[in-house]
Amino acid sequence: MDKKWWHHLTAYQIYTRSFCDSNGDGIGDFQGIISKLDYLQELGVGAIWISPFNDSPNYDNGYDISDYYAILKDFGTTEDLEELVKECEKRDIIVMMDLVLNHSSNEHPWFLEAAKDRDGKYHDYYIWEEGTEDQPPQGEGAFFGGNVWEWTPQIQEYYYHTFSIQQPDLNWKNEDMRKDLYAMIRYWMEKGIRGFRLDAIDNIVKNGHGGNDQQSEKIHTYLQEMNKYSFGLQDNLLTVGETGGTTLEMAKVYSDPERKELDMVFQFELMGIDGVRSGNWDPKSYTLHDLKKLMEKWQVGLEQKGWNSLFLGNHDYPRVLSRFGNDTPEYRIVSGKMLATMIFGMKGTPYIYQGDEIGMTNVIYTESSRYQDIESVNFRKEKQELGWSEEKILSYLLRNSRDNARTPMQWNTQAHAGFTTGTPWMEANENYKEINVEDSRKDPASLFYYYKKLIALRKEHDVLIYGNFRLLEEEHPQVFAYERSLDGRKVVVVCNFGETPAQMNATQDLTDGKVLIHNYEGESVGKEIWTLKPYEAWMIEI
Ligand code: ISL
Ligand code: CA
Repeated sequence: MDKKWWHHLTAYQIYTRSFCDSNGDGIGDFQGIISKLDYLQELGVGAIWISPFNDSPNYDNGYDISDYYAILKDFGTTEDLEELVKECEKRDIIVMMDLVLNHSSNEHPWFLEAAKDRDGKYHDYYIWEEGTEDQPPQGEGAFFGGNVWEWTPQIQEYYYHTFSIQQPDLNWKNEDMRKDLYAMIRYWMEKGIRGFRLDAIDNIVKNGHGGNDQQSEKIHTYLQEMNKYSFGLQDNLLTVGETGGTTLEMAKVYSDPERKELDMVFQFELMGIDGVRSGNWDPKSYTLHDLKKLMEKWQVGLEQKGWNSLFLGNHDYPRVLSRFGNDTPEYRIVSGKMLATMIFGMKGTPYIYQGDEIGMTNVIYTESSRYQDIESVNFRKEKQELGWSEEKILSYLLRNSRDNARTPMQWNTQAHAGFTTGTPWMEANENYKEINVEDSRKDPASLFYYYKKLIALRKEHDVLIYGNFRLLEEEHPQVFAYERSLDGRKVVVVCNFGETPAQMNATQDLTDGKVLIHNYEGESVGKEIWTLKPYEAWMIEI
């Protein structure tokens, strides 16, 4: 496998609006990020992926862009961004921009033109279908409620939107549109942006019925073209595609370096394992065995070609700890460490979502009216119309809402968790007095220092980066164990996913092993490792 400069790097995702507010208007901003760069440097991350920062009416918090060249005023100015890039460079951190290329805002000038005039240049920048007002074209449900087709009385046509009605999909069949996007990407490359996360990129090719065509070859043609006219012009960039519908076979193609499409993709099989935000949002049961087999499939599947992105959550999913760990005071830290060990021992690029490194948890609301995310708001309205009880709606939102991940970053015990001196756009989670950065940094046994150590380990140990993956204890109902091996060096990772002790079958002699990291006190390896305490995790080099 060809080595790349970014292989040892850990990325950190910043949801700017909720990260740090520098001027007291209640909204996180670039100067806020700059003020926390020393913190991120101490953690050891090599990249920050920042959520969309272009001008936007914010129906979907910036994922609806109305000007691809302007900076959202809430976040700052172009000068602030340039300063952010420079300050990051000083600390060996690259800035990754979130590019939303599947759709724009319905307030983007292209769309305003397109929706006015069937014969104008910009009409074809979007996707239209004939119909009558009471007879929409055949179409599936849109991601954030309703149908994918929306009526435009002015020109008596329907436009297509994968997500909300405020997010009309761009027509990738139009070459001028594509070239305009590539020019825009080059503009940001010149501003020093070194990485790009491509939002919903596998949605750009449609199947003609209001769905996405996951089979089409076209997507690869477009990605290669984009690479040729933008990313590929520089050899020090990092690209990651958000591909909600990708299979392993497709991910191999996307991330095959020889094909020059993307460096890696986010795949969502794990995110769908419990039914959160998929289908009708009903809970789906799964076993640890299912989870292990899924991870194994991707680890082994991308061993020769391609590259994995490793993540357990992001701004679209509930908090990692509340979802896969145990967020009660007794087990919060230890289970958070266990989950981090599990993911950082794997092959691929880890992404930490802001706040996960201090163990932030889901937010507990007692009224469904508290939710702000467009998806949650639309869900609530739709279910109210269907006659669901408040109690039932609330229970679904508590489990699925994206707002869980979007409460302000908890910096300290001051008002609003130190996120703002003003009125926050969204209240901090009430538990900020127990869970915050300041306390984490005072405590050598905190989750923060554990993450710091894991990030450092990946810089030191090639076996963690390039080693082959082998699942151990496959049938164990409670333990996830695996081995990484490279040129005679081995690392064994053992994680107890349960709240009760677990007994393993001693398949390997680890007594001479060196403990790389362990989430309980005591660093010696002996027979006792085969009896795991609740949520115990080991990473041992042999
Ligand atoms: O399809 C999914 C999983 O199979 C979803 O997670 C999907 O990838 C996701 O909803 C798309 O998300 C991205 O684009 C949206 C935006 O609201 C999200 O915040 C962003 O991450 C529309 O731009
Ligand atoms: Ca602000």
